[in-house]
Amino acid sequence: MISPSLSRRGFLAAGAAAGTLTLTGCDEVSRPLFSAETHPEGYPTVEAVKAMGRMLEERTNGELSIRVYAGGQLGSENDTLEITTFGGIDLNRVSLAPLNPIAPATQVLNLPFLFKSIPHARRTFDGVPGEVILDSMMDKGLVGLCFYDSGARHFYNTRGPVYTPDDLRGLKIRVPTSDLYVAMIAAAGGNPTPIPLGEVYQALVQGVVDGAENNWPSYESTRHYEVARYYSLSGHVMAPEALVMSRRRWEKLPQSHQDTIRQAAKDSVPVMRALWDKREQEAETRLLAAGIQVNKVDQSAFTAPMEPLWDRFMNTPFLQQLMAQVQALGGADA
Ligand code: GTR
Repeated sequence: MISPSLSRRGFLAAGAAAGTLTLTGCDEVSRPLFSAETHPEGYPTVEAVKAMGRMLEERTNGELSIRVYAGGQLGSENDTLEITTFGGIDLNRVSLAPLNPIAPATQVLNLPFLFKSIPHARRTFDGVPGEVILDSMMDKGLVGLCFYDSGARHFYNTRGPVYTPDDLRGLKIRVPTSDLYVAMIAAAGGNPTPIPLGEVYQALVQGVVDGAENNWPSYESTRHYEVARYYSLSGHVMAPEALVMSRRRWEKLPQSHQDTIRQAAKDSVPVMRALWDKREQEAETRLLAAGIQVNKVDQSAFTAPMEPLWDRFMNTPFLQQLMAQVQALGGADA
């Protein structure tokens, strides 16, 4: 049953996936796993899922494989996630924001200024909190397979450098569809405007929004830097990307295939990490050469208004405990 909230594009995508099935006549065990992806070919997440696909083919003598639909071909992350939960798409690589309303435990990793460093974030994704959060998706129709790196998100806009919340006042800032992001940008001084990623470039050109926030590679791959030339290093979020699978397709596979998929997803994490580190560096170099204006924000001016969101969103003992576990992994990384 397709939800009425699904956009026409998402609906067509689901139809297309189903159509492919009919055309190929493949069954639910052996046809390729269709994987949705918002980023273009060559982006580290795309290449990591393809690497996972090659591992699956090798390890199952071709019984399992992956076909990645990159560049948002199947629709926005919100739409494709919904389709994934009812089985119309098998795999989906998304950021955590669209998972926030589906699996509330994912919100922990999206909390502003939660991580002290990238090693702290990586210990969390690879450790017990990461596992608990991935497992929490099961009763929402999704099998959480692994987390991929996504660096740190920074503000960018068309108007000028941002140092303190006063500089964001009056600016319309695009956010992913998540209540936590909306609250975060409001607390940081801006006017949050939820828009799917694929529509943001046009919104920036037309002045529908004045800015957005994202990591270096996304700021580059979306070409938002062509319009929004001021990149202000806030590092307010260090949440990962997630690779999830439709539970409906999962349950049609034998246990041995399920185990192979879990292992291949895990094995694709270091592949992605190496690609990510390289891409982050290259994106920064290219963007600086392209003449964007970069500045450091006054971080304490943002942590103070944003930190009350921790208590507001960690509103159950389970979430509070999870948050405490993540903080405990901060260790020596000051
Ligand atoms: C990127 C992420 C995408 C997408 C995007 C966004 O960092 O890789 O999956 O979620 O952010 O802001 O919509």
